[in-house]
Amino acid sequence: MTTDEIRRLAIYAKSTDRDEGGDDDGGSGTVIERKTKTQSKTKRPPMFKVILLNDDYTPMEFVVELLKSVFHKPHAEATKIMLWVHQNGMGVAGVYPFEVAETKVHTTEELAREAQYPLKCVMEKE
Ligand code: TYC
Repeated sequence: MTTDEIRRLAIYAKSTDRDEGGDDDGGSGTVIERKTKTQSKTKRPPMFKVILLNDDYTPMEFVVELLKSVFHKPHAEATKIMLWVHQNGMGVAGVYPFEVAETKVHTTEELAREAQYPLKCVMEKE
């Protein structure tokens, strides 16, 4: 084998080699940035609004107490939310991850049902 043949073989071998430098530079020495963003490990869970619906029968005071006990709202904020729902037909009681929102909807409707009020609420993805 001639020196020239050996040189050509070496060039061929390098061109077909995988880049093992661990830097994704194709062996060229030039670092190319990845186009796709790597997924953040601290992805936040999707959030869900719990929306209270107005009706003509549930007492205002019952709704305020419910906003305080189930949604942990201070009295003044609970009163504001209740009045908003009363005047606008619906309103956000709180925003939570799926299972927390689901439990709040269930608890709210169960407490209302036990007290024989027709209060309803729904969940909506933010
Ligand atoms: N509209 C009710 C009333 O006049 C009060 C009410 C407020 C009911 C909010 C439901 O989600 C509600 N007694």
